[in-house]
Amino acid sequence: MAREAKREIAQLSEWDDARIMLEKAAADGVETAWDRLEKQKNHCTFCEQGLTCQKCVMGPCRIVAEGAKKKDGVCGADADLTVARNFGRFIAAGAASHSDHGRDLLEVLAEVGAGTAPDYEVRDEAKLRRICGELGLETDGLDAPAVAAKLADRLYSDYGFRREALSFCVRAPKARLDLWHALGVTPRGIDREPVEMLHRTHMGVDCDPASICLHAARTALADGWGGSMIGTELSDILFGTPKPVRSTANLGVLKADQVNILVHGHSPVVSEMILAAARSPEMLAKAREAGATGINVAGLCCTGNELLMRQGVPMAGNHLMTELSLVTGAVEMVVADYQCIMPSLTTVAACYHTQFVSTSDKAKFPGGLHVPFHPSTAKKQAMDVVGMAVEAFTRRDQTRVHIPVEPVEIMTGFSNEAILEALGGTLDPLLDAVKSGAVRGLAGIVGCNNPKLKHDHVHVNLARELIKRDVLVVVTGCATVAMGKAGLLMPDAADMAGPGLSKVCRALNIPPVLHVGSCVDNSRILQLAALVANALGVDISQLPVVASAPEWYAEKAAAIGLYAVASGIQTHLGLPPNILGSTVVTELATKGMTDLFGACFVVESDPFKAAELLDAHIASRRIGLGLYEPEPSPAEDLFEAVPPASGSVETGLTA
Ligand code: MSK
Repeated sequence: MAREAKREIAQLSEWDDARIMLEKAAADGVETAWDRLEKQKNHCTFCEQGLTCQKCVMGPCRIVAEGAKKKDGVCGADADLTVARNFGRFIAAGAASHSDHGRDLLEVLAEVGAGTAPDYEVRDEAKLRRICGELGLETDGLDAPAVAAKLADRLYSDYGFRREALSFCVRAPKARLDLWHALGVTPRGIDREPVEMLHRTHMGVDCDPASICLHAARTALADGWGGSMIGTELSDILFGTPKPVRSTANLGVLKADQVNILVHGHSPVVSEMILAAARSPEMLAKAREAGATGINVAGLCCTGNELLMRQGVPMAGNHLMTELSLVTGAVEMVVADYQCIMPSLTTVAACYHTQFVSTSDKAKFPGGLHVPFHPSTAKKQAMDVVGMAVEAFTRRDQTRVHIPVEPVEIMTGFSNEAILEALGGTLDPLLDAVKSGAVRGLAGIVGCNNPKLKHDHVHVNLARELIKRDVLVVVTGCATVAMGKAGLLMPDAADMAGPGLSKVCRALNIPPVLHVGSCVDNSRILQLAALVANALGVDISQLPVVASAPEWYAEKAAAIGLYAVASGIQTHLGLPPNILGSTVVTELATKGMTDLFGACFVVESDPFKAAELLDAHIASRRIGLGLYEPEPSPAEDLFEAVPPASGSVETGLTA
């Protein structure tokens, strides 16, 4: 097979900051993900199609699906079974990652309840009590720590093996719950479903590809309505529920005259402490002594999203910008927790004066400094780490510093509670806008970057196309920085939206693309979809709601996509998972799941074609609900004024 052609730097990213840093990386002798992708080409076609099996030592086996050269594994597993087993384990790994992240928040909540984590507190007590009420937990007469302990105890049981359905399933529409029950996919235990997947896919257990795929859906649902939802809700309780706030994004957020600390990973448990330490008078004085004018904390990936949403901390970049941020030569320290942290970062850091610090005992990085964070001593550890960053500033070589662009402004902080507040306290204006066609539908654009695709190209063009069609976009994860750089996270991006959406955005002073959080915060989208479905008295699959992971790469992103589909949301992927070697699994993913869940996957790497496919799905759902498909400029006066809170739709999002 001919080798795939090497792309020029201009073809690698949508953005100047990335392209300029790619040039500098080449000059500085720094290898990046794009360089390594080139070295990996062409990829093994067996692996790409999911047709390799390494689950026992009778192999490894390479499977040929059919024809004269048909070849099964040594155990007899054919292409369909092999692909299903591989896909099932892929999903289990993604679900486990989100869910273990959620568990870390749960452990902090439990320690707050027990009084053993003095550096943490309940910052949103109203939400704590509201969620307890939602789950049927009595809290009268209990103080906040006692309520925290009670909620932690309840949610710990969701991780176990003794429940018939996870606690937050109460949020799903009844029709969806009935469907899950009928299909045997109601998520029971957050840890149980991935463990069962590992068992099922051991040699000689589940040999039915469709059965494995159904359990993959159950495993993903345990993530979306379990581990991820717990991660989101407990982060809000512990660190505050996000409200709209302005910030900035791109590599221009780094400051030439300050100590720059980048927080990277996913958990706010560490990054919130680093931020607090960086803002302390003691550390600011130390920075001034070292010759800096201050300490600048900026975010990468999803721990950045957590700080951005709640604290307005600027975002330096998304997944493919992590290496390039260090190439600026202006970063004193990367403080990492876990997930999506390229192992290469310690090597890139060593090319400059950058100190790489890992903080989780489950994520150690040879070549970096490991400082284990524990809830009982987090503040002291954060002060020590920030102190080291200040010392690193004295070693910075200013002649190697290049901060390539000016930052762009963004608006963030749209938790469901904040969206409801922007709507005047009730979902009614949103429902009316959907009914009239001013907002034709809702699209969640989520997920990562993948160097196989032009960086951020699919993200931003898909979003532009959807808002033009009056589809309100909500965004999470690494898609966020892409939207911000494209100017889509500011209210004046309403100029780029269709007439109906534009009018709604202007009336509410919101952007047409709303940032709702990190990877785990896709659970906010599930909750919002469920609220709208419940308010309309329909199932989620009947709504004009779609999802997309345009540039995904991670197991976690596949789990997100699958729980979206199993929740009834048609989901676009910019690249296929490694399933194309099986007709059964591919047909199930792209067609058959519609019969089961009312939604399936759509794969398309061209953002313009993807927008058409998602638009067609939205139109079909609008017609199915008997909703108006608008002429230009619908519902002229709908959003002249936001109505006062009436509480006419029960959302459960207010105390
Ligand atoms: S960090 S999973 S690259 S969104 Fe959540 Fe970004 Fe994807 Fe990681």
